[in-house]
Amino acid sequence: MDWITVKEYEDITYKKCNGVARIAFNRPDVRNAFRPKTTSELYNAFYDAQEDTSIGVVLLSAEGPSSKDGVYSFCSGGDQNARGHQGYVGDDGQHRLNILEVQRLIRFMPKVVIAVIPGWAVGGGHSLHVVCDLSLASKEHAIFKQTDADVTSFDGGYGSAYLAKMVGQKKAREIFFLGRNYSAQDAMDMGMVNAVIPHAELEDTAYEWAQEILGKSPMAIKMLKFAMNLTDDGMVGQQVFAGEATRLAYMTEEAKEGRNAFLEKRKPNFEKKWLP
Ligand code: S0N
Repeated sequence: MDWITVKEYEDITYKKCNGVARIAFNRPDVRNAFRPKTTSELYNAFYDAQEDTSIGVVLLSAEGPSSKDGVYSFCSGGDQNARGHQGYVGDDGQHRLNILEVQRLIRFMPKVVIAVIPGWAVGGGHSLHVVCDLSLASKEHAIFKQTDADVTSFDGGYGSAYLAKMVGQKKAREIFFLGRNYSAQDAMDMGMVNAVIPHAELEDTAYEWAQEILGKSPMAIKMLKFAMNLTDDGMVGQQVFAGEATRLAYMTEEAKEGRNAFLEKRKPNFEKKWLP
């Protein structure tokens, strides 16, 4: 694979190759915790991937291991050093974190996002894998853990409520209320991971899954993602799905006639095709 770096960032890496974008956390010495700079870089890269019509699948992965102790991480959530008395403070002194905007971009982007989990997935890092469409985990090194209730920094949105839809209420409550460690196989057995992969093959396998998805109909994949989101996303889910229905409708002769009739100041001729 010839990954090409799209842009140099401080806290993440961002590359593309054959229809696949790879966005990776790059703070392995702090278990890939995210600070405000990280979340704005993530948002920037995800937005680029969303807008690039040559990209169909995004891998959210992580660089590593840590140079200090060789431990692998996906992400350990919000950086507790960047957390002031009233929340997270950016370089500009403003209180911000914006991880929820990143979550929404992953959730609503018309492309498949795969979490590639080489190690710790903890706190807000755990929530990020929950919000991704698919999760692939390192057999040897992935560990799943929720510390939100230890540090009083909790995700009351997708990270918890959507997780409960995924693994069931009792299990989700156990994960959050006890904060235990779960292996890749535990996570797979609970239904929050799609496959447990030998560590050395993790990145290649993620790329292969992406290529398999790229062989499918882009429109079908997009509509299926939005359809599966819809029931959990309420009116916003309906809005996203409806936007795509409108986009498809615009491409019909009927819609062109509606527009032309208005511009030509005449009554539209819809040829009375009331399809069954
Ligand atoms: C990941 C853990 C379990 C790994 O344990 P291990 O292997 O024993 O390593 P450590 O020695 O603990 O860590 C190694 C070095 O990395 C630093 N570090 C690790 N995690 C963080 C972190 N999150 N922030 C800052 N530094 C971190 C350690 O300090 C250590 O550094 P050195 O070598 O210098 O000693 C373990 O590390 C762990 O439990 N980490 C903390 C996990 C955590 O509690 N994360 C925060 C949980 N909450 C969130 O993420 C909420 C996210 C959020 O922001 C949000 C979400 C939804 C809605 C709103 C918000 C919002 O706040 O805006």
